[in-house]
Amino acid sequence: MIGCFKLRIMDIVLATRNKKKIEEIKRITEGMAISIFTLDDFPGCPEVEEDEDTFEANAIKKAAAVARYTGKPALADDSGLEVYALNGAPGILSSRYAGERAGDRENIEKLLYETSSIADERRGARFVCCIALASPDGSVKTFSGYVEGRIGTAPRGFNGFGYDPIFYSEGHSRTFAEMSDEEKDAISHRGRALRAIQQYLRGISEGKIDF
Ligand code: ITT
Repeated sequence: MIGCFKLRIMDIVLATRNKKKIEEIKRITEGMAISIFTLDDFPGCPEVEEDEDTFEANAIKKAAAVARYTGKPALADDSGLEVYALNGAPGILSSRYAGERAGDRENIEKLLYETSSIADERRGARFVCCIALASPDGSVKTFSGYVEGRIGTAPRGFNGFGYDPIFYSEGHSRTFAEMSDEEKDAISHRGRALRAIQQYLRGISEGKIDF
């Protein structure tokens, strides 16, 4: 049939152990021509140490290791919050800001403490998300997304995860944790990085780009 083509569905393993990230990635990629696997489908997959200096290098390291182990293309997300008045902290240490075993609540408490003397006009921050897509043969592509905003002085809202209860994106008076999933996805760093990847994946699934 003229003008009609069949989309090739591509298998992708999500190289993350963060259940909330998995939820968001599945939600945002719904409708794309991909079939998602998680590390639960590959229980023997070794832990990857995140010891690189940048979001991009950590994302590449995670995606490449999982693609190599599983023999399937792998997608890793390395993300975090950068507070300008703290020279970019917590940054790549976002998930363990208050210590290796710290949870979201402890990380938020530490950040609120560290920013307690910072005036409103200096509470600027951004979320960063770097996504790496690696193939089992070793090739890797990266895609980034950012959302600018500011840090609040007390947690508000119960949706999302991580620092969502204290992050106000620019022009909004509700935190990410007070927004619906759809509202957050439309403006979030992760939503932006995944929409950047969408075009690329479409090219692969239509056979126009080799991966
Ligand atoms: P994986 O490495 O297994 O993917 P992780 O939670 O360790 O899981 P990261 O090293 O990328 O992932 O750390 C991301 C941290 O940044 C996350 O734990 C949150 O504290 C924060 N973060 C990232 N995206 C966020 C979002 O959309 N909302 C709130 N906090 C976020």
